[in-house]
Amino acid sequence: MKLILAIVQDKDSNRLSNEFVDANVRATKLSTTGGFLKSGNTTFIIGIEDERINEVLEIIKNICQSREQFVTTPVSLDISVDSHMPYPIEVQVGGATVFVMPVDSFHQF
Ligand code: 2BA
Repeated sequence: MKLILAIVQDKDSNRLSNEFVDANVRATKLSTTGGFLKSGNTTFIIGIEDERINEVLEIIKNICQSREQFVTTPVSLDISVDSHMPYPIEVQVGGATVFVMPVDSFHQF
């Protein structure tokens, strides 16, 4: 068995959880926050048999789109440095960031 941690954009999370239900993939959804953009994203925890890893990765790949997002640079309040106006920079976010980890044991009580 493996543990998949998949960080996806909120916009894709409902479709992804519906796909998981249809494919009989058990998953837990967490509301998370990206460390860089500091905006909401969704992390799925999925415990899955080794032989179904590729199936799950395919579902994630098909649903999760990559999107451009703008982030505004912070305004400096330090008057000793040259002040600059905040300006938007564009970053590309996702499709999905996925970690696949081994599971030592799995129990349901
Ligand atoms: P955030 O940390 O909010 O990052 C959003 C996007 O900003 C990233 O998209 C990337 O394009 C850009 N970015 C992140 N850190 C950057 C930096 N130091 N300099 C310049 N640009 C930067 P993704 O790479 O697709 O990541 C989407 C989300 O997945 C991330 O949201 C974070 O929540 C998670 N993530 C990505 N890589 C991770 C990792 N190695 N470990 C844990 N979480 C990760």
